[in-house]
Amino acid sequence: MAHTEFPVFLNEHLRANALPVEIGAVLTDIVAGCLAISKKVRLGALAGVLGEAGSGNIQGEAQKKLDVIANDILVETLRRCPHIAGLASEEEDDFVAANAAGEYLVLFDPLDGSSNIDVNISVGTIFSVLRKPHDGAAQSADFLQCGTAQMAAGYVLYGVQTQLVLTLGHGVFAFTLDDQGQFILTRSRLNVPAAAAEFAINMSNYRHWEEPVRVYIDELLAGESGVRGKNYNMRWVASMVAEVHRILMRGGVFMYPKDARDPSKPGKLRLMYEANPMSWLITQAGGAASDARQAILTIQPQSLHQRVAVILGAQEEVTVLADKHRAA
Ligand code: AHM
Ligand code: MG
Repeated sequence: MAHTEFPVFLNEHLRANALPVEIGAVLTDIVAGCLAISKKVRLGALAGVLGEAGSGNIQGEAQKKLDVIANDILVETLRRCPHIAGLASEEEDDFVAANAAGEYLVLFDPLDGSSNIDVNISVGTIFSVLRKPHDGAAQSADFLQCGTAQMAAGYVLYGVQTQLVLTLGHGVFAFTLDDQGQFILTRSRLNVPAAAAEFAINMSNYRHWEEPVRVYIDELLAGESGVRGKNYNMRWVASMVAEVHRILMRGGVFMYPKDARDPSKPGKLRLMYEANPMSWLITQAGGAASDARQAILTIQPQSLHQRVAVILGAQEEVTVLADKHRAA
């Protein structure tokens, strides 16, 4: 059952936000690309899309076939949009120039959580839209804008249901894909409660974390008898889209902290494709997002594929962990 008497379609929601038509067209094309990806994800082996691609991306990660397919779909769909000047993708070495007259830049992780593709667990596409800061052809430096400058951000979760979660800077809205291929508004103004009793972290990295993170997690695990005085549940899907979606639906905190496995990688997640759009969604829903030292949205990006530590979700938890880093 829809949450209103009359279904609200995505295009009606965009119109109701009095968006410039250009950004409406950009979002419509992003969603069209995600629908095409969704069809491939749904068919899996039947579409021959499972397994390794046999290639690696610039960040040295092995690509799945579906990483490459999803990236190609988005690049091909979006570079035709007259309002997009350039694209940046987790799977591309450098930015991709589109239409010099376009007013916007689109950044995306085409298939987040790709270790889950072959085992039929939720994956998603994450996107972020920035305004091109000058006239003429896009340049690499144009993409290096703080998260606070985002014009739109969201994700499509290819899960039990396919859902689009979107912010345009006035709250967070969730849409569910119907059987006619339309996204219908199903949740409005999502809210992340300030307190949490559920955390998400890859515990297998415990020995690699910095001391404040180990202490914080020890306190959560101690439950009622520890300093936090309550029991915590834990989840780890290994798809950031699914973890953020759970937090937007029922609260909690998600962490991919800095660790000592590889000194060249301060955190696993990427600032421009994952951390910024997800941080904007979470803060628009009343939560917090930090790299443990500063608000993620205020980090000045230095490079397109920059990695960052990520702690996001319930305000109280993000504050407790940030305080421990400050005190260390
Ligand atoms: P990906 O974009 O290559 O899929 O990597 C990002 C994913 C996130 O979705 C998830 O939070 C994390 O990597 C899982 O990492 P791990 O393999 O350590 O569990
Ligand atoms: Mg990713």
